[in-house]
Amino acid sequence: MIDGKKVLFSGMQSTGSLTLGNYLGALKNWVTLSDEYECFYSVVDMHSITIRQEPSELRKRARNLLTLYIAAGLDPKKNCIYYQSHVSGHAELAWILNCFTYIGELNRMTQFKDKAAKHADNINAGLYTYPVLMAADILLYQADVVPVGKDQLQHLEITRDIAQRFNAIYGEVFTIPEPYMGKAGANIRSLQNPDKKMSKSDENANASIYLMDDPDTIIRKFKRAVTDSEASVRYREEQPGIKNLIEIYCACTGKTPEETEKEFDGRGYSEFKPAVGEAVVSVLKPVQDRFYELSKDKAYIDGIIKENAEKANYYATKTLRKVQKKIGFPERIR
Ligand code: ATP
Ligand code: LTN
Repeated sequence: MIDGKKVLFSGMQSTGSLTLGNYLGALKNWVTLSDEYECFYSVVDMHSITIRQEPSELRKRARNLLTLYIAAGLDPKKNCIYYQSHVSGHAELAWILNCFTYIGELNRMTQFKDKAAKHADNINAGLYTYPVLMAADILLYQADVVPVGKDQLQHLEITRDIAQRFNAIYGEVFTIPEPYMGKAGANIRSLQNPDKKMSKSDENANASIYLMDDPDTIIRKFKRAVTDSEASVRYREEQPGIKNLIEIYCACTGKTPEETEKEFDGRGYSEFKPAVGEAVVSVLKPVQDRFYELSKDKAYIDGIIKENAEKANYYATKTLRKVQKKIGFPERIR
């Protein structure tokens, strides 16, 4: 609890360009939660280097992502928006938690298996202990809730296990976090292969809608989206491509799948696909405009980076000192 409010933590990696999946599954929900909770939204650049990065590109992407958080509607005065690498407590707590995590647990992580298969030439120890750094992110701020997409639930589960294990030995040190899953848009699929989630690291640019795609590109990608030969707009497991498009349409318009089926009853995919595109454009356009506006104001963004890093450091250090004391590290002499 901070000032009588429950604490919320979430983050996104500054790798690749954000997709519609990231927006509907994460960012959009974050905005609605910022009144109810004391929120920490991190640009998790330390997680990003588990995959090889080009330094100038990483720096630029991290800044763009932080700016996008604000452009999407997060008020940086109310929400602590900061770079993970600016708070050394993340790395320090991660080391400690590594010593409370079993190899057998890490071996079960599906994201590790996926990423290891994708980057067979660089299966580094950081990629393997990625979930432990994530646990440190969350536990450092004593977060009560963590909004994540379905793909991150396993990481949240291991975070809870590590925290419970630690508390069982040392007493109630960590708050046990709960996942928070938004209803709509929690699981957006690739436009080219609905069996895969829409991901910013997909090599096929047509598979993902990027947050900064222009309207023509967005409409074109939807027109090319892989569907089926049934030609009816129905929300069914057997039509995963169309089901995905309906979910996107609903997340953007606030309509239900039933209403959407009715709206497009008797109309073919050639009408439905561009309509989904238009709905997406009307959601993304204001975010894009605000992003370009904010990007021009270097001093404003710099001020936010500095102020929020200090705030995050304050809370992180508080937890870290408590943990260090509990495990028996020598006291600091002032
Ligand atoms: P990468 O391809 O680099 O693994 P990603 O696109 O999966 O990246 P992350 O940085 O791992 O994105 O995720 C950021 C947030 O967006 C997480 O909360 C995650 O659950 C959510 N998210 C990512 N992809 C989707 C998706 N397709 N649908 C809904 N939510 C998603
Ligand atoms: N692993 C997450 C990003 C992430 C995160 C976190 C999310 C890192 N630390 C803490 C929630 C809480 C991802 O790939 N989406």
